[in-house]
Amino acid sequence: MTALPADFVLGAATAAYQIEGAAAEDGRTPSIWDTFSRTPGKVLEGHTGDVACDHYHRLDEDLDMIKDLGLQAYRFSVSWSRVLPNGGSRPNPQGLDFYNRLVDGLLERDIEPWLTLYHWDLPQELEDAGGWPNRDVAQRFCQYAVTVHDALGDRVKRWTTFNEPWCSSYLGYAAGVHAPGRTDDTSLSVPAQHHLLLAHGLAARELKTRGAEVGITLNLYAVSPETDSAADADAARRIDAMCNRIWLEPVLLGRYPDDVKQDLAPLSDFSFVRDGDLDVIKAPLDFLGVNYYSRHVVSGSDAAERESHHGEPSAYPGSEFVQFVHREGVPVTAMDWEIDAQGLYEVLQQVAGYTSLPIYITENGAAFEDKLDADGTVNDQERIDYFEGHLGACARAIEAGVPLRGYFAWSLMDNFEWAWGYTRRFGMVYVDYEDAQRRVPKASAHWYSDVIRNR
Ligand code: GBH
Repeated sequence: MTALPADFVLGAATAAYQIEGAAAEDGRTPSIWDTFSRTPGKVLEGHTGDVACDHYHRLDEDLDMIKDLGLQAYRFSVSWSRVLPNGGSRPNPQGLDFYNRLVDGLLERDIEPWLTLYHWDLPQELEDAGGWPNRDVAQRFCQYAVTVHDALGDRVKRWTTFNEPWCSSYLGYAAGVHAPGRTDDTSLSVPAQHHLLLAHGLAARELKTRGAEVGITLNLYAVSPETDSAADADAARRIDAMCNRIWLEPVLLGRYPDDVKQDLAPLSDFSFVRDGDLDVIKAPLDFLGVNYYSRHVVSGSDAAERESHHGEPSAYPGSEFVQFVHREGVPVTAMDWEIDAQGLYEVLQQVAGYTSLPIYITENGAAFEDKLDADGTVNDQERIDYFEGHLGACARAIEAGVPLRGYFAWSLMDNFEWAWGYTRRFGMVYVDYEDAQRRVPKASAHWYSDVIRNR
């Protein structure tokens, strides 16, 4: 593998609902993910984040583990409903105290905290008030951001407003596979997206005024057509539009792409966009976060086939007919996602075409069928290969001039994998849920420690 620059940041990431547990403790109230996971049929095997990795009660042990792994930086998210119970405006001292201890614990160990304000867990009350399709929620997010910054801004330099707003809007309000799981009116996913971006812009401005370094994390995909047919090219254009350009262009250029507006026209006339919104959304940033997992290979359909899919719940409203195909012989992860490190290189090139901002990979990783062996080790060679391939793509992108400055592995430890519950393991550290939440660093954790030490 080509060497990584000496100042390249290497860390790992987690998210509040996926690891904390303590769902009803110290004043925390339910978020949309508590409600969703407690709704039968929504999460595999009925799993919830009630206990998760019990990180809330194992903070010191986990901080020591992060230190032992040698991570330079740790990316975590804050639970809005822990800090502002019921989505209200009165800060909960016990909730803030947890994040104070987390941040202090990281700094004492010389690990840089990277804070994400929103990793999908909207307070349930704000969903009851209409959720992201309701414009007022953007303002509430901005107040929440300021509350967290008042408490932690003296010690946390790196702030990310949102993690993957695509999931919050299109998986939450169109496909319905993520909280709040609404499929009753898929047209709501489009204003949801806009208000998420508006919230980002409003908060980014407030945070920057207070001296924070601010970014947003987008989940981007490499997209390619299955064949060179016109229908497949159109499918690839549409999916690239929804996954990548509909986020990159408003955030970095202050506009929605015309072709996306056309694709979404049967659903939405974008009349929720008010004068000045796009200037707010194009807030000056300090970095862009990219989560990369895989490539989408897509194919189109003929007109009749298209009509028959129209209106089905889908994460791509207006493009329901697009088929996602697997290329033969390409290895997949336990999520059935194709492993494609070259796609990361392409995504980085695409982003660098829009901006010269520093880029960080804020998530990259894979689930495999990890087994705790009798000798107490987990030999996840596939995950090592995955990381090695993708870090190699990072090194090549840097050589080609992409301003990539760091990489966070997803994830520090196995955790609640959303709609898949605990059935999918993404961690570098194995969590033995059956045996008192024991943490066992996998072979990939040892490998990653070596990479950090030796580049
Ligand atoms: C990231 O999402 C998340 O930020 C992180 O929290 C998560 O644990 C990690 O990836 C691994 O998934 O199968 O129809 O239920 C990446 C984007 C979101 C893409 C969920 C796949 C699956 C929807 N992913 N989506 S479904």
